[in-house]
Formats: sequence, C-alpha cells, structure tokens
Amino acid sequence: MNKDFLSYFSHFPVISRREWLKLFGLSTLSTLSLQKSFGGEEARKTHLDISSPSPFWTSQNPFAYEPQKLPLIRLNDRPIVLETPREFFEFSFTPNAAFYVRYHLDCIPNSIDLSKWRLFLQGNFLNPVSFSFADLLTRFEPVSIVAVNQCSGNSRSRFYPRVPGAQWGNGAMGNAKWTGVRLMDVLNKAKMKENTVQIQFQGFDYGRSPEGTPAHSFIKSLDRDDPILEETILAYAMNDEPLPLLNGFPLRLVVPGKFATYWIKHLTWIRALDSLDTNFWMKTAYRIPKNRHNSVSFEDYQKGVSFETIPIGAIQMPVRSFIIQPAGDSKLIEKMPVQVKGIAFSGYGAVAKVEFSSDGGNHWQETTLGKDLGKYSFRNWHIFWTPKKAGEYILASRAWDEKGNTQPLTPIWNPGGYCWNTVETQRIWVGKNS
Ligand SMILES: Nc1nc2c(c(=O)[nH]1)N[C@H]1C(S)=C(S)[C@@H](COP(=O)(O)O)O[C@H]1N2
Ligand SMILES: [Mo]
Repeated sequence: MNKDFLSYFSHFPVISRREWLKLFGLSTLSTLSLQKSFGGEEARKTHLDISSPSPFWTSQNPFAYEPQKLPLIRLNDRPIVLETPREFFEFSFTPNAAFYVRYHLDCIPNSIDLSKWRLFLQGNFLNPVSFSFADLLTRFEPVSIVAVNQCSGNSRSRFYPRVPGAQWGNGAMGNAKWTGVRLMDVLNKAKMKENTVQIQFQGFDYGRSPEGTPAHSFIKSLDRDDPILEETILAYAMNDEPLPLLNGFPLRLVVPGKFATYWIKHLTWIRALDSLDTNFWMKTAYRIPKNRHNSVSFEDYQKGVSFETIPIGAIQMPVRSFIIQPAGDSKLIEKMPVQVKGIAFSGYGAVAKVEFSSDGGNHWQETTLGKDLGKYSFRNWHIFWTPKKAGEYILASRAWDEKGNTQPLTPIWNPGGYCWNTVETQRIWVGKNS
C-alpha cells in the first residue's frame, strides 16, 4: 500500500491521448491542434501534462487583482474563480481579503443598496414574509460559529485521470468566524407548512442563459429533516467584518461541515418546497458515488458500469490535513530541527489526532494540536522534526476525527472530481551542514 502511495506521487503517470479525449468527450478530428500541446515526449518535459495529477499545492495560474481582495490565483474570470495561496493557511483564520472565490454565473452586482435589499421567504409557508437587512440585525439573536468553507472540487487537480472542472490545487477552502442569524429563527417567523420536504436557497447572481436553464440560476436545497438545519446560519459578518462582495455580501448561508456548494452567497430567496428539488444543481450536478470514499474505478466508469449516486449534501466533508510549512521551496539543513506546521478539519466532528510521516507514509508520529476553535474549524497542528541526514524526504500528514474517520493513502476517483481527501505529501530537500 505504501509503495502505491509513494509511486502515485513520485511519478506523473500519463493517460493516452485517446483516453484523454474520450474523457473530455472530444472527437479526434476536432483536436488535431491539441496533439502538439498534449502529445509527445518533448511537450511532457517542458509543460505540465494536464492529464496527470498536479504535483503543486495550489494551481499554477497568474494572480488576479479583484476589489477587496489581495492578489489571488486566477482559475477563471468569467465567472470569477480565485484560489487562496498556501501561505494564508498558516493561520487558523483565513483573512477575508485572501479567501477563495467560486462562482458558477458571471452576473454579479457592483453595488448593493442595503435600504432596498430584502430577504424573501416564499413557497410553502403559512406566513410568507420578507426581511430587511435592519430586520436581520435587530429582530433576531446574533450567533457566531467558526467553520471551514471548502469547495466540493477542492484539490480536483489531484485526480488521475483528470476530470473536467476547475483544476483546483488545495486552496479552494478557508476558515472564518461567521456571524448572523439562525436559519431556523427566520424559518419559524414564516411558519413552514407541515408537508415541507426541502428548503431551497438562491442568491441574486445570475447567468446570461435564458431563465429556467442551469446556466441562469444557481439553486441548492437542503432536506427539511437534515439535523444540520439547526446549526445553519444566515451570515452577514465574516471574521467580524461585512462579507466581501465576492464572498456573498450582504448575506450568505453557512452550513457547517457541509461542502460550500450549499453555502449560497448573496442569499435573496428562501423557498419552502412540498416536493423534492429536481433542478439541475441538485439532480444532475454535485452528485457523488454512494460509498465509503465516494469513489469508483475509472476503468469501470469508462466501461459504463453504473453506480448509485447521492447529492453531495447527503454527506459531511471528509477529514483532511495539510502540511503548510515547510513548503519545499528552500532546502532544509541536516540535524537542524524545524517546525512542521499544518491544519486539519473534518465535517464529521472534531479533529482527534494528526500524524506526521517523514518517510512517505511508512512510519507515523503523533503531532501536537493547536487551539480548539470548535469542531467545524481548522485545527492547527505542529511537530518538531530533525532530518538526520542530507537527501530527499517525502513528508505527509494524516488526520483522524473523533468519529474514527481517517484519510485514505491511495487515490480516490469519481467523475465530478469531488471529495478528495487522500493523504497529501510534501517533497523536501535537506542539505549537508559540513
Ligand atoms: N450565489 C451563489 N452562491 C454560491 C455559489 C454561486 O455560484 N453562487 N457557488 C457555491 C460554491 S460551489 C462554492 S465552492 C462556494 C464558494 O464560496 P466563496 O466564493 O465565498 O469562497 O460558494 C457557493 N455559493
Ligand atoms: Mo464549489
């Protein structure tokens, strides 16, 4: 197992051009021009082969400069998609200005008049109401929670063979203190009817496609009997500041422990539904294999073997951990202790233990956990490590949560590129000191 684990990360296996084209649904004819860029040994030596898993912590893209944001890694600009650089994860709280950004639709407002803004409760309620921003601030008890917001496709660039979708490194996540009002307090004012089965959420961003099409509106729903509704909040503050526009100003849903696709930004409409939501974003997109690691074999998938799927909201975020420092960008020195630092989290409960390995996963040592900021938060960890002699090392970290869940050592695969939580490695070089 450890051998597989190491070889997976040390080499970058290549998928044949035919397989790659098939995966992306392209015909050979239309892709003759790709042959040059993706085929041939020469290209492989000088370019990152995008059919292989990315060896980089974050994606390798130019920086973008957006209002209210530090320079962030640009995956896309229509719609805006930005990744947080690795350095910001040294802190337990991700600064608002460095927090990653993901949109599906490209029409977002440049300004919002809070005196006109309303949150509408519609559908299967006895008392459909709307609230102003001032109502939210004054008529409800404020509550705060520290919670990790992670995109379902975080680390998608690790999938081999690669899958379509934003080729995120590990930076499609962030941890913040969210303050707002309880979803249940708001729902109770509108009085859900007995036969309500789901609550639907929509923000005011939209796409240029016709109304009613998936590319016009991004809409997600949570089951009425999901216990997470009790902990879900409508947040107007992020790290004790108003939300940055790109992270959902003026109000966003915070669903602790669940993937961020449910954390609707610019929240404007809450609808009580008396039948299951069958919109594209629930029924077709964001679905995962229904099994322990939400993983299927690529070969079976290619053969068309069918598998049962569930919406990604049916699970919590699987446990993960990351080494943030050392980052492999400079040599360490033999016999000199260094502090290895990182973060861990799990959607299933508190992080119980984080282990560290300096030999590619053959031996593991327990690390020291940092401050407990709540079970849905990043948990910092560190360990002092002394490389005994010069050479190359493969560092790794592996977290366990209080439910006994841990990270797989071997890669998972699914066609959406979701739920990656395989142990991450960090290659390190140690130099001689004499
Ligand atoms: N209104 C709206 N909310 C949204 C989305 C969106 O496209 N529109 N994308 C979701 C997805 S898939 C993710 S990963 C998170 C990203 O949150 P962030 O941009 O604040 O980091 O927002 C979620 N909420
Ligand atoms: Mo996402």
